Parts: sequence; C-alpha cells; structure tokens
Amino acid sequence: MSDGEPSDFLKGIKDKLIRSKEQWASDKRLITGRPDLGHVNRLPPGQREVKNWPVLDLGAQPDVAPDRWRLRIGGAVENPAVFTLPEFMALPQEDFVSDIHCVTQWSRYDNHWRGVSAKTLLDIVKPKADARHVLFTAYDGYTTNVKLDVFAEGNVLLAHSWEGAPISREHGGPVRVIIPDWYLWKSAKWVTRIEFSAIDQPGFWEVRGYHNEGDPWKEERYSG
Ligand SMILES: Nc1nc2c(c(=O)[nH]1)N[C@H]1C(S)=C(S)[C@@H](COP(=O)(O)O)O[C@H]1N2
Ligand SMILES: [Mo]
Repeated sequence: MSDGEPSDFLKGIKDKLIRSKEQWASDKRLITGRPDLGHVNRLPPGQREVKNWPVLDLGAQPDVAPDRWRLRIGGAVENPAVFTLPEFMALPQEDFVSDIHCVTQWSRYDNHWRGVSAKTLLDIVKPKADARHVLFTAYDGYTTNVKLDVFAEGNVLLAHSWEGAPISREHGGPVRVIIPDWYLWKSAKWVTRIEFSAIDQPGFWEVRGYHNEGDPWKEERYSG
C-alpha cells in the first residue's frame, strides 16, 4: 500500500486477526490478576521477555516515502504545525532507552531510540487550557488515544531511529510514537497526525474491547 489517505485502509486489514484480538478482549484472555503496582519486577505481570522485536499491525504496512511524510499537529493547540521530515529532523533530537510491552504478552528491554521528545512538540504547539486528550492517526488509518498527561511524560517521543539505525518500515518508519509506560498498541507506527482535544476519542483497538488506558503494571489490557 502507498501512503494514501488513512480512510482507504479498511479494505486491506486482516479481518481475521482483528476478530481474534476482539475475541481475546471479550474472553479477558491473558489476565493473571497479579498487578505489580510498585514495579518490584522489571517484567510486568503476564509478560515474557523476548530478545527479538516482533511485528504487530493491521497487515497493511504503508510505504511512506520520506519526502512525502508529514506530521500534522492540530486541534486544541495555540500553534498548529506541519513538519516535513527535514523539518522534523531539525528539531532538537534526544536519545532514550526504554522497555516496551505488548498486550500479546511480549516485553523487550533496553530499546535505544532517537527522535523528538513529546515535551519539545508540546512546547512548540502549546495545547490550549481545555486540551485533555490526544489522538494519533497513522498512514495505515490506525488511530489510538492517550490522555495529555500520558503524552507529556518525559520518556515519550516520536522516534526515527532504533539501535542506531532508521526505524524500518515494518516497525513504523520513518517516524513512530513511543509511549513506553503503556502497552505498545498506544504507540502509533507511521504516525502522521496528532490531535489535541477536550474530549476523548477512543482509537482502533480502544473501540474493539481494549482498555482506554493501557498500564501494563495494572494489566489494563481490556475494557469493562
Ligand atoms: N499505525 C499503526 N500503529 C500501530 C499498530 C498498527 O496496526 N498500525 N499496531 C499497534 C500494536 S497492536 C502494537 S503491539 C505495536 C507493535 O509495534 P511493532 O510492530 O513495532 O512491534 O504497534 C502499534 N502501533
Ligand atoms: Mo498489540
């Protein structure tokens, strides 16, 4: 698939995968019932460590040519902004190290990222006083939501590199979101839009039985 409008994407997604993940949510699969709120362990409850980096998405991995990539930030902000990739790369760049945790039960430790921190982006666009929520939209049409407080955490970034190399297409390159404190479905690959809002807009998995928050230490896998 090319980097067309996100609205085209429903044709290409793996309906079977979506149905089985919806079924997991309705069965409340993988819940162990042992929250680790103090983070005594490095591994959140119900997770296992992997050394590789699995690929998970809706099956349509958009091929976003670097010269066509845009990041649009708008909604309830004082200064809406659009960045090309060179403009994004000219913003202050920072290195991060974080563990990532997928709701399908794998965790991967010590990932080295480089990119632009959420704090830098927030300083530029300046959310309005009534902004409480953030919705990410990606080039495959995927959406996911977090609270503004979650996006504003110091370890959140829009990453272009992992382990010293550009993030591959399958992992969301040229630029993806990384929100390490939440399950990885909150970290949009191929991100193109960030919208701030006074109201919450649940995303792709959040309307299909997945939790609206997603704290792995509390096993916030499913809603209800
Ligand atoms: N654009 C987009 N981002 C996405 C997804 C997706 O389907 N499309 N899947 C999410 C899910 S469910 C997971 S677990 C992670 C997987 O990221 P990875 O493939 O780099 O491991 O991406 C998240 N971000
Ligand atoms: Mo996932």
